[in-house]
Amino acid sequence: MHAEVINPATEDIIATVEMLDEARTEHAVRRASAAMNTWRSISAADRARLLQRFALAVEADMENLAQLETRNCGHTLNNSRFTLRKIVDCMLFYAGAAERLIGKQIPVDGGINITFHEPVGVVAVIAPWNFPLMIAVWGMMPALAAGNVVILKPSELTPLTTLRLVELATEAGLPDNVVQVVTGTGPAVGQTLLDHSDVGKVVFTGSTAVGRTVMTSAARNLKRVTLELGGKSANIVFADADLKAAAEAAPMGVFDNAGQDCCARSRLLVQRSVIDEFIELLVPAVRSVVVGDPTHADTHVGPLISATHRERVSAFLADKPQIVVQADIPEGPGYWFPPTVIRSDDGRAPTATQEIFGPVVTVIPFDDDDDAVRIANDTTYGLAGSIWTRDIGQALRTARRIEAGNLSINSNSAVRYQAPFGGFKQSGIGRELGPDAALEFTETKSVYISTA
Ligand code: TXE
Repeated sequence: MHAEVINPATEDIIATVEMLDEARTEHAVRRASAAMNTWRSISAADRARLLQRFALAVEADMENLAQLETRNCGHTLNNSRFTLRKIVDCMLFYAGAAERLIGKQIPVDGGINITFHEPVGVVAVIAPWNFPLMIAVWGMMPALAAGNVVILKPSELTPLTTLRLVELATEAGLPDNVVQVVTGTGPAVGQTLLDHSDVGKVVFTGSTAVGRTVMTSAARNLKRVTLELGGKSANIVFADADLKAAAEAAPMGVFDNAGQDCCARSRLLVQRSVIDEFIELLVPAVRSVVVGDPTHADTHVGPLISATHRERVSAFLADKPQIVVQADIPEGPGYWFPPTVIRSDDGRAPTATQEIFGPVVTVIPFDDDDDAVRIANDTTYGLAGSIWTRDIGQALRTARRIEAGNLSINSNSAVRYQAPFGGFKQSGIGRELGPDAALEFTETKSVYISTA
């Protein structure tokens, strides 16, 4: 069976990709298990060198990958190029991690214990369609560095850059089947990976609903899981903040990648005493957002991923919320959706409580810091958020009280590959990225040596 891959900015079919069935997915797991012996027998220094070569192969192919990601996902080309640079940096960072899996020596009665970090085995990385290549790399690289083999399962909507990534792994000299890609649907390919007893760990990024299925399936054979799920992050603007800077940054804090970002700051909490002034600054900032052809240098926001997703996002506006401002969208083909600001004084509008995964933000007033924290935490999610204030004490006190894994102060961007990333509450389990990510793909083994 094959599936058509669509460019969401033009609605053109740009590729057809094979959809594997359960049996072919099982073969991939068998090949991965066999490759484990080869990968484990390579020294840490040589593994690091191979992973560096892999990173450099991606760097050499960066422009092609950026163009491909833009065609398949509708990211602006500016964004795809920026992301590709970060991907290469992230790959180089984790190439080095292969040589930094350092155990401990622990004095004990009668001798000494030493610890080793052993690979978990076969790791499946199940990725969504919003940032296909970046999310694949975040899971894959620390897993490989720790001596695991990896099977990548991209979304059926966005497999193209992941397919190219695996070709580059081979070109860079990684042994056969150390990195594989299995294209297909969640229920066929994804579920087979979840159910297979030879898969030791699953890294899943996607919806909270499927995240629950992943965890339930993994529980059957106690597979390790890392889950990166949804979000409904708050962007909190205190009255003493640089309101102009906060208002100018707020639109792209949620409209970037057409709002299809788990960290999108889709609730804009503004202190009541300055909310009118803030909205006056926000409106022109939203009107200046350019939606359109993602390959144009001036475009800020591309299309949504699919017609189905556009219907889902549109449904949030069906019950006529109070719209403050909307940006323009182009006419003609493409799954466009206008960046939209909504106001909800009680914070109860569906746009204020549910993950929309589109370019929609809801402005909600708050009275004081207790009120801001209460509203920010009044959600089952806990992924990201921002705090805008000139008072660093206020910023840090608030940051400590927000139930979320990734916060930024006077900025709307918190994710850096050098620092841990992940969610509180129903936004996920475990952490990706940061200095310790490779350890998440290991089992700690303790060996006692008698000195008697
Ligand atoms: O995600 P899914 P989709 C949210 C967002 C979006 C919605 C649906 O709200 O509108 O989820 O997006 C695979 N066993 N997020 O459909 O369904 C699937 O094939 C194993 C938020 O893309 O969760 C794909 O590869 N795998 C999120 C991946 O899981 C299964 C990012 C994600 O699919 C499976 C993306 C199964 N039973 C969407 N069913 C974020 N916050 O970052 C599906 N899959």
